[in-house]
Amino acid sequence: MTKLVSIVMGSDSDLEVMQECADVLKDFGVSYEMQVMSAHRTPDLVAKFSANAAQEGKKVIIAGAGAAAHLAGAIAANTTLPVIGIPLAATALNGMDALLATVQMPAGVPVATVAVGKSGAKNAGLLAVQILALSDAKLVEKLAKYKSAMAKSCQEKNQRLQEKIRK
Ligand code: RP5
Repeated sequence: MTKLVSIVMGSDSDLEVMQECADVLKDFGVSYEMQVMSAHRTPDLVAKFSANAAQEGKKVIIAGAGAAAHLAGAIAANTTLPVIGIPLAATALNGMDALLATVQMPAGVPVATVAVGKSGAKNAGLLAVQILALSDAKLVEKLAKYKSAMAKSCQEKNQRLQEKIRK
């Protein structure tokens, strides 16, 4: 059966960061697939994948790449599906190269670009869940629970801080 979210990355060296994204989807019970493909090393494969993704039933594509990161943009060029781009720190420029390459898309070809690295990968997973939640009430409920757990954890941190500074 077709997975709702497709996670693609430029190399297997990106996997450690991209796993954050997969973990979020798993926690929310959203089906996903993961693949390595490269805008530069396998351009034909990327074009074919993106051109077929919508009719295969995929709903969101998440693409992470480092260096001159053209993967998300190359996919967005060939699909009407929402594409989320994760810039990765893979070179001496620490992700600044990938950030600019991913975020600076020309008008007409959007890539929803998240932060560089693990925070971005996690947020990409959450953003995909939020997109799917537009037509899935159960996901809306899970997102609400996620947000209240996060708020609770933040309040607990504040409480611990107050106890510490009172001593
Ligand atoms: C990018 O080049 C990949 O996304 C990766 O972040 C970076 C380095 O790739 P490898 O040389 O480790 O395969 O295309």
